[in-house]
Amino acid sequence: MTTDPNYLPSPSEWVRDQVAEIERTGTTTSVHIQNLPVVLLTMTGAKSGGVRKVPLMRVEHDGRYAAVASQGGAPEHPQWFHNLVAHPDIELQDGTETSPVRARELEGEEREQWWPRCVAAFPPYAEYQTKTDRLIPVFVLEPR
Ligand code: F42
Repeated sequence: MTTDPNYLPSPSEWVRDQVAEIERTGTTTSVHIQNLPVVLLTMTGAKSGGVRKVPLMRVEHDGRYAAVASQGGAPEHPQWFHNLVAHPDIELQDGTETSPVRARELEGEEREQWWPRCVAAFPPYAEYQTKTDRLIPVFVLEPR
């Protein structure tokens, strides 16, 4: 909740505004990127220990979700990548539903299975991968 005294809003204005809109309306369906749906992850900062809220594209398959650390194809991982590694137990909001999940970074064959699902949900991920030397990290978010 934004009322949480430990909440640290994103320094990025458009992201902060999207999080505020989700919280004002109570649902992630109130915001979109390129007309496609998003989910909201609430996590603990690796260094600050504060509450971080990160909207991501909605990638769902058989009740599990993926978190794609694309950062628009930037050369560095987004900072939330480090938060998920340090504190994998997070909250996932999809629509009005919030649930506790555990994030696990995918490797090898499992990542290969998920990547086409990610691109199907948000086609620009494929272009982002061509812009960066890093292999874009993909986490699966599983119920806990
Ligand atoms: N980003 C993606 O990577 N993938 C997506 O699918 C995606 C979709 C999306 C949809 C809607 C939307 O509004 C935003 C979307 N974004 C997507 C952007 C995403 O929400 C993040 O803003 C973006 O990935 C950048 O993440 P970031 O964690 O690098 O954010 C920066 C701007 C930021 O907030 N930095 C903070 C700061 O104060 O500078 C620090 C954040 C942080 O978590 N710090 C940690 C801490 O302890 O608090 C330390 C982390 C460490 O280094 O250990």
